[in-house]
Amino acid sequence: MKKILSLIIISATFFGLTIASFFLLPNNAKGAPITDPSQLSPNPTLIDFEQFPAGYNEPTPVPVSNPFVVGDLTFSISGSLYIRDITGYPADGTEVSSKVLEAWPDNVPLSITFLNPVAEVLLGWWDPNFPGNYLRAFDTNNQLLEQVEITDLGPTQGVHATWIGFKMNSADISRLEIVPPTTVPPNQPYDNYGIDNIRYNTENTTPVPEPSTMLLLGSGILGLLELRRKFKK
Ligand SMILES: [Ca+2]
Ligand SMILES: [Ca+2]
Repeated sequence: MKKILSLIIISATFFGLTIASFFLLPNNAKGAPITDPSQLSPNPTLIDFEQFPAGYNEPTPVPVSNPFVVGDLTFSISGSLYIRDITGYPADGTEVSSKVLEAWPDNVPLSITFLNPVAEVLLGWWDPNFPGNYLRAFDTNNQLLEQVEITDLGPTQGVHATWIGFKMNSADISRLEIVPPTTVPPNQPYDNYGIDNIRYNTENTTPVPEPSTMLLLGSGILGLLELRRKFKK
């Protein structure tokens, strides 16, 4: 009788854990923001814009095409896209280097569509200064998968850049949106941005168990051990 009772309790516990996991882990088990190249799986593809001539600050500015295709990536914007040489700015040689892709007007979002959906992507974001800079990831049905706001902000004048991206457990990301703030402090015209060193992998070969999943499993196992101990008494 005791054995049957313990079996019922154990089954109920597992059932409860499964149900709980559905409610407690709606999205974060699928993916998460990343902020460093070391979080990517090995050998990501790199897009660094170095093969293109600069056309932003040149005597006669020359935009690139819109949409702008580089390898498996298609960049598009409601304004224009420029290759900008940031040599001489303090952030040059950090997360961003030499040639970067720049939007015009400066506060217009740009979109990156992947020929094949990716599991991991990271990019260098030049000059995020104010709250409201977002990176958003969408699936092939254009449904929002993940979004992250940049909190690693720096002073204006191109001294600062940061890494931002996403790591999913499967190749779900079809498109990214780079979205600058719609409102900035009154004494500022806008929060300009540039992107560079885009790294991506179609597969995530180093999936990491979510901390919440580990906790759930851990507490479940502890609970079962406690039950066993009680029934042995
Ligand atoms: Ca570059
Ligand atoms: Ca800026």
